[in-house]
Amino acid sequence: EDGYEFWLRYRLEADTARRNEYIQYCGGEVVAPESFKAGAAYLELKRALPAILGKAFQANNAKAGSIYVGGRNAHPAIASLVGAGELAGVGEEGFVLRTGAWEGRPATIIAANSTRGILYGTFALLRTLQLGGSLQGLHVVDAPKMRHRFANHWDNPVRGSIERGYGGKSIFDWNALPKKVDSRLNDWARMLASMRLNAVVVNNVNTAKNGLEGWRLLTPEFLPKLAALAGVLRPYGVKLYISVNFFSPSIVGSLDTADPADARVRAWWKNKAAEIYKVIPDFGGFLVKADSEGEPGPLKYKRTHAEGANMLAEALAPHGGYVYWRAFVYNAKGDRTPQAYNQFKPLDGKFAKNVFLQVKNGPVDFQVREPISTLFGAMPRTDLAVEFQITQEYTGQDRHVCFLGQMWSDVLRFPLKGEKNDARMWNTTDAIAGVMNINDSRNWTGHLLAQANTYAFGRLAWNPETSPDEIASDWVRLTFGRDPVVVKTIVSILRDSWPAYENYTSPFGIGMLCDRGKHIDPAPASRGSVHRADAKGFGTNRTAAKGSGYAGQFSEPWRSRYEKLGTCPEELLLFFHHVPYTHKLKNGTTVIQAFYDRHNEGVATARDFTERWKALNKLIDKERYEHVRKKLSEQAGHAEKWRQSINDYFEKRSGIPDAGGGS
Ligand code: BDP
Repeated sequence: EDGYEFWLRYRLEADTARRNEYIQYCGGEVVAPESFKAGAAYLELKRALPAILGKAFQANNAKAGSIYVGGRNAHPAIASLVGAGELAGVGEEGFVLRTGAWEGRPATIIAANSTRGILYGTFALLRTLQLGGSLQGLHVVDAPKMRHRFANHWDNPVRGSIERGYGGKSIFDWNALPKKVDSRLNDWARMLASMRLNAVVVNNVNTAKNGLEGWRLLTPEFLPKLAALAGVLRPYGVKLYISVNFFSPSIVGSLDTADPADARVRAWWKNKAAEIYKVIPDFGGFLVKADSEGEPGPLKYKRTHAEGANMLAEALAPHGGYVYWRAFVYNAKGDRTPQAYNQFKPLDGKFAKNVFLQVKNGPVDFQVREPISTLFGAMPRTDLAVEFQITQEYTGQDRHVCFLGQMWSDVLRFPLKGEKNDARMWNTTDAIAGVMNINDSRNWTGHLLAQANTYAFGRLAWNPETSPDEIASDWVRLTFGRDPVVVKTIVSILRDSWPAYENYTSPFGIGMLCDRGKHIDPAPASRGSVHRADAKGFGTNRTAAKGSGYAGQFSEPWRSRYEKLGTCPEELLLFFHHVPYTHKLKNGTTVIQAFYDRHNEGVATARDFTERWKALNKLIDKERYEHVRKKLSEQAGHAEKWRQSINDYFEKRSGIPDAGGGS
């Protein structure tokens, strides 16, 4: 057990009664159109069913029930058990998964309107079996809430390194492609499909910064390599996208400009798009980081972001491709939080139809806690994509367990117009992207428990209303088995891990107190512009009245709530306000004492994780037990380092000692 299989571990169902039930319902034939039998879903069934059903399972077992797969026309069993309206209702990617009786025998139906829907229905059936769920009366009708569901890899093609990658190098061996396609890539594609992701960007958004060479993916040398990757992804219903450099016409091509208003530049992109679609007919499109952190963009030519994006959109449109244009744009001089809104809000309605504006969940940069980006809800005439970071750049990397399911759920379910209104943040987007934490380490993520984040992202992308606790519990049962002590212990660690990390690093929304390079160690002294600590108080004033104005960009009720100290949620107090150290919180404690307390509490919880884990000795395999044990013990030590550094620093700045005196 080394974690390589992800949550796709197919093990014998230990409960004999349950196993017999499975054989009754789906131990027989797979009745499906020939095209299905050549596809990925069939392969997955062939891999999983014998493993879960065991020896008693025989294909074509005369007494066992069959699995019927396809649309309503594929087989009378499907037409009889699935209503036309029901199937139409699940759209292009959804599915109906149900059991019933056909010709006097139990039967399982996987019905959908597309190959992708069938694939998702198949993975849904397998998940039910892996979790030991009953097949009696099973009737799932499911469809995605978001149309475009992306994995964004930040891998650097030439160097094999990963921007903010931890635990290993890139899984893409561009030198070996297209001749040699590592079998690992097929498992990667399976994993993406099992999460029901339907699109992937394979390279870093930084394509030229500091000598990076991601821009090369547009050169003729790389097109066959991309085509090979698309070939791996295609059977799994995943579209290939790449990040491109806005100056490609002059870096890849030989023009002396990249001005979107120049006819030669437009022609260059059109030709390039045609060249790509010739070898990859179902190519997805481009992700672009422009005029941001050294990546070039249209502003150099005094053109807007919309003009830049639309030029690329025009080149891709005839082929059905999309542009994802990132809104992570800021000028390092002032407070960055209001800047994206100021730049992009005036462009609402100016983007071409096949452009999505890709917005990070918050205005800073994937912090452990931030308010949501004010662009959500503010761009009604623009398609938005929300970008989360699965790789834990600011949340412990591959050294700390920090399960982000709850944070993402809070963002997606954020009531934009207040709790009494049904509008949720996710209603404003039809696309979602997660910056991947996948690398070439044997367990894919470095820290095995970080796979829970990969998994949670997929579940929430499909349905943002899914409960994070349910996701955590499913992930644990799929990954470690169903022993109740195992499930309870690991779920409790996952659930407490985000609050713990927030406590010992950055409570009350104070923000980035980490070092400027790797973003893993505490470095409060170098972050004066973040915490704004002086002799009297700390926190950043982002009010409309007296601060940088971020609060003022929200619509009501949030604008007023964040603006006023008395109504600002305490978890974001220091994000929006500069307060005296002695400011009293609702429970009567001073904010500085509460700040120390939370660091102390965070460390205590991190230490407790190592204790909780001990209960699993012998309940799970040694290899994974030891791996996580070591990680948790390192985490406890590092949490202590954070506590000491931060509390010491603020004791000195404020002159107020920690009365709780953490140990
Ligand atoms: C920050 C990372 C940086 C990325 C940048 C981005 O520190 O490595 O390139 O965001 O999203 O989180 O473009």
